[in-house]
Amino acid sequence: MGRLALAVVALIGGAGVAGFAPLDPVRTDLAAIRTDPPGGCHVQDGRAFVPAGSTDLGEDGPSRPGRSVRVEGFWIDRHEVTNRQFAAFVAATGYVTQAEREGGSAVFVQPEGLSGDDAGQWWRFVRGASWRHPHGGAADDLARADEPVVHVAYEDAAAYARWAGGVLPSEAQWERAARGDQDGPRTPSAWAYDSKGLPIANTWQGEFPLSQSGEDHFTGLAPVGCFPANAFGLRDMIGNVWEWTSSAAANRADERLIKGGSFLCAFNYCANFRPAAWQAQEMDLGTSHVGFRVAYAQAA
Ligand SMILES: [Ca+2]
Repeated sequence: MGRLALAVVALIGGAGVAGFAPLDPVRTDLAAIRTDPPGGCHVQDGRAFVPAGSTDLGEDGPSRPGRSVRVEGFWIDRHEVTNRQFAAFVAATGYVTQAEREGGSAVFVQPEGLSGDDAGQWWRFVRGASWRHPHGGAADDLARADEPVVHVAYEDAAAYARWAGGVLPSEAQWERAARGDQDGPRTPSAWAYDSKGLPIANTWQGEFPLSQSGEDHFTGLAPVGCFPANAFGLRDMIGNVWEWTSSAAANRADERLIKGGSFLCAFNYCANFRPAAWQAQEMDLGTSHVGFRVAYAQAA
């Protein structure tokens, strides 16, 4: 979403409830989730090693070969940083996110009808929305422990990474990690669907933004670890939430690249469920579909 679109949604305003309820407890039940996917969800904290190698940065298939970039070996979180992990950071440091300081954040709201394709129709600046209350602060709107933290601006993600002893991955590191052992071109759908067409990532099935089938068992965020790990042992590199990287967008000093697509990516919109894709995101803009994970120089 561009700055103009955000300005539009800021003008629209939100329907959220101002103020913040205490975090305690981070909700741990998953009752609101429709069903777990076959095999269930397994949250395994910790880091996985990404061996040194080259990645074809920006590889879009045979017609658009990428730029080969060498990446040294590094470690990276097995899954997106969860609310449980972010809560531990906040408890230890007293950190207050940008969305909390500003009193709201951008939330995706599924529209009932559309006029044109203006993203302002499905993004709202919702007062009270923050990582603690992803939809805007209603009493039952508490962050779920095993879901990825969202409504984090770049500085929030970077602060967590420093606390955790790491950094946000570069675009090349992230892309190398996401590709796993797949070093050749693949169709975009091969990253989010298996050979039978069944979902292997949390994306949007249906016509975005008006309808979705939830074929992947989720119509919004999923707990981390519900979809298969890639060859490096990493989950949800594709889908669930976009992930901040430390790489700047060309000629845009106030933006950083986000990678991997989110639960809002469909074939008719975004379609960025592939390692090569990226979007430039304003550093001071947290939303309900952008999170992050941390890269490290050491195993622990
Ligand atoms: Ca992701």
